[in-house]
Amino acid sequence: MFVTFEGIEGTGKTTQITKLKEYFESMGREVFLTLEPGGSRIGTELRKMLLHVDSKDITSITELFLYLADRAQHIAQVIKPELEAGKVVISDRFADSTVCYQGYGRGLDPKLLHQLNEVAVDGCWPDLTILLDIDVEVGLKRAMTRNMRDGKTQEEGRFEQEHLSFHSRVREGYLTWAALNRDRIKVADASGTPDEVFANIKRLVDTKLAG
Ligand code: Z5A
Repeated sequence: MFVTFEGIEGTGKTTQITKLKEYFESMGREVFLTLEPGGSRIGTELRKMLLHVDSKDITSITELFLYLADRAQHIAQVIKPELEAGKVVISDRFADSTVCYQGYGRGLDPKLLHQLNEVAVDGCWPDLTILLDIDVEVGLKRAMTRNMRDGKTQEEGRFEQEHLSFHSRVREGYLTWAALNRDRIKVADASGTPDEVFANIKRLVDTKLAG
């Protein structure tokens, strides 16, 4: 099973992925956690370029192709082999991030981005995508609190410097895209406590496993 998590910054993806891993393991399943950008060896280099504050002169098209390159490498060298080894693969962000950030956020055509994603994912679409949805200001505040607590440096802060309006377009884009892909993308309210949010996710996963 291939599961991806999506959402704006600070929705709690990392927190919930840890809980879902434990849930699958309690069922005796082996789980492989990964992320985008940066899930492969080459992707680690691309991540530095994509997220560093010094990359603020990157063009939207360059950014797009770097995310697609990261994904193509991630699929071929990491995700497909781990799925073929029988593991549950959970990725923190995947193809929908490109549609929502580079498409709805930056203004590139979401349909074209979906076609480019088709090339990058090479037939390997997630079985289930959980979209964690939260008010933009609440999400950004959570991310800022986490950064201060963990002493996160500015090295990965390029998206945090975007205006609130950018993050709002991304959030609305995610909800639109989820409505267009109802079979795969399930929306979970991320505003409750971590345990409350996970209870919703568990329901969505159980429904998928039963179906
Ligand atoms: N991007 C793109 O543009 N195009 C693409 O194709 C792809 C990505 C793949 C990657 O950032 C950036 O790349 C991303 C989109 C872009 N930028 N943005 N924005 P990243 O990987 O560095 O970061 P992120 O994916 O945005 O995640 P995040 O900020 O690390 O947040 P999170 O994983 O969703 O949340 P968290 O770390 O689990 O929680 C954040 C804090 O909130 C933390 O202190 C938690 O303890 C706390 N938290 C978590 N849950 C709760 C609840 N329920 N209540 C209260 N507090 C909570």
